[in-house]
Amino acid sequence: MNNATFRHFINNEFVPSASGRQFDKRSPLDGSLLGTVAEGGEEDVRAAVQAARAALDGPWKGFSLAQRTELLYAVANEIDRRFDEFLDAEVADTGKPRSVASHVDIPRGAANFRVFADAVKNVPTEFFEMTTPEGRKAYNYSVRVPRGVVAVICPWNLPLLLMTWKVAPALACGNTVVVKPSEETPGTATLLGEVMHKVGIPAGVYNVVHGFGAGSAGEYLTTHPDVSAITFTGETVTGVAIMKTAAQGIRPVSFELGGKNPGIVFADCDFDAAVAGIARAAFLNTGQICLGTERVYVERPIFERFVAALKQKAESMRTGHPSDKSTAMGPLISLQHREKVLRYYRRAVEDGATVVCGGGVPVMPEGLAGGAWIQPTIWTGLPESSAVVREEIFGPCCHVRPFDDEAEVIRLANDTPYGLATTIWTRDIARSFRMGTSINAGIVWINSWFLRDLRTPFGGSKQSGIGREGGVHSLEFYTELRNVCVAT
Ligand code: NAD
Ligand code: 6OD
Repeated sequence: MNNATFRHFINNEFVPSASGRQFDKRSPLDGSLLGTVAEGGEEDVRAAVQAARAALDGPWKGFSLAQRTELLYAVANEIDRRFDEFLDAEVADTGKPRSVASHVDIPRGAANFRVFADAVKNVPTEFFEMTTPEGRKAYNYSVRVPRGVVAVICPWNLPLLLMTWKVAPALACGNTVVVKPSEETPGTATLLGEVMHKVGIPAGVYNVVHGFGAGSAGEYLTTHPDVSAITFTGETVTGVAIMKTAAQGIRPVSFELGGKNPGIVFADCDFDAAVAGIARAAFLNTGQICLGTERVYVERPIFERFVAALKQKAESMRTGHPSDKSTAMGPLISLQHREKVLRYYRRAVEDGATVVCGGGVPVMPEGLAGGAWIQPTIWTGLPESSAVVREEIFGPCCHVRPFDDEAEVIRLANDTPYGLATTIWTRDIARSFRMGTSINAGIVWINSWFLRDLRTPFGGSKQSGIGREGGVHSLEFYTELRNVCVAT
């Protein structure tokens, strides 16, 4: 992947920016140059949307549902066949351990295409018979039609997984897409262009424009009048900006946004499973998972023991090169993001935290010293009002606090502007059911975390998002219902 050039993918061709502008992509491992990326401007976005619109009204329209789903299966098979190339690209862009990308990111890229190919085949149709005032029969039936050109705007933490989670249902439903990958992770979206071309997806159905957000490709895409719908995954504050632009033209949005997710551990839990589950939720992907846990509440009788065990887990996680089999944690995505996370590490100390472990930057071997490395960190003793407990950090860290009863922990867990996910650990079945409906979040995991059945609704409450995607729920966003009334 060294010195690769990432170009836009428009109309099944790799093209440079019309302006000739490009930017550098650097490795999070050591800051070395990975390649240059075409920087999309207004003209590139216009070309991509035009290609998508032409495909929508042209060749793609002629594909039957069966033909579309067959193609989606072919995309999945091709991702499987080129698994190692996708793995290399994802690992190069993000620095994440190969063991993580090969179990989480790349298999989900393929699975997303299969799941949505299946989901669209099983959509029931409404049918109502009525009588006209003159006594004739009339029949109403509803059809689902594609929205049109869908803008897909993606973050950098799980690039292929999150992009295909949107592209697959969009194409399954007969839309065309223009993808704006994160400026930090151009690799797998570009590679997917080759796959689309190879399996015979018509030109213009899948397009990629690289670039930045405000004042760049992202903004030009969300403001383009020929974009019919916008699906976005990223920070809540970016969601606010996009929602304003989507308002012009009354375009529907699907938003998967930030979180400050609570983890709740009751004294009756399977202790070892809970420690392992919370460690995974706090530190997997170097804490850069929107569903991750940065607030942990532990029932008082096991609090001290739990904190000690979690500390042991954090300290046993090796930070290192992605190819090293013993590596459990990679770097953060960039030095800029590390600076943001370190600001919270310093703030925790200012706000009176006890630093149980970590709190800074690890000493790395010489070749890796320039990377965005960071220590997994655990705090106790912070007030709930601290920014460290209230704001999304998106790093490998958590604050752990004791609680005394169910009512108290429900209040603490829900005291947040976010509502994405929760992980709860208990052996009490009745309590699991009670907690499942008491926590105000889109996803509640009991004795598990990030356990995904792709047919289930996924999304956030409050400021964590708008809408639900997954299985047939995705069809609500990627299609529009049209009622046809036939009078006899
Ligand atoms: P981000 O919001 O900074 O960027 C996401 C994408 O939006 C990028 O492609 C970026 O270039 C683009 N963008 C930025 N400003 C834009 C604008 N004004 N108009 C159009 N596009 C714009 O997010 P990030 O830093 O890439 O990702 C981390 C964030 O994503 C975290 O907050 C995390 O919680 C969230 N996230 C949420 C979910 C979820 O499912 N809820 C999943 C993954 C990540
Ligand atoms: O598993 C998924 O489908 C999904 N959207 C995960 C989001 C993870 C956030 O970082």
